[in-house]
Amino acid sequence: MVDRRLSLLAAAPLVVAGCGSSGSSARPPVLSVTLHNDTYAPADNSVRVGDTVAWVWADGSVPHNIDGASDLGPFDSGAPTTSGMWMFRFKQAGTFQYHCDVHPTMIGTVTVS
Ligand SMILES: [Cu+2]
Repeated sequence: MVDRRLSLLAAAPLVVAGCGSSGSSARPPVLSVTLHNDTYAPADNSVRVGDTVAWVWADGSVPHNIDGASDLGPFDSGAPTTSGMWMFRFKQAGTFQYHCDVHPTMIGTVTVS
């Protein structure tokens, strides 16, 4: 009984993060990118080191995801989905391209300086 309660508590922060409701350590996103009509809009963005970008799904029943460069660590929203929001904080400078696993021509970049 106690073990089950502890595991539920441990899982709660992950659920909150997935919904975009950040904890005290995360800053609000500086911009949002909309996933719509098989595109990221806007596709090319520039932010500062430490900034957070939010991606917002708005393409009805068409699934998308954000699959980015592995050198950033987990710059990957996970399996394609049809709704929700995902945020990523860029901690290093560079130009980072990402794509949708379902739509190979769906490409975006974030330039961090
Ligand atoms: Cu897609």
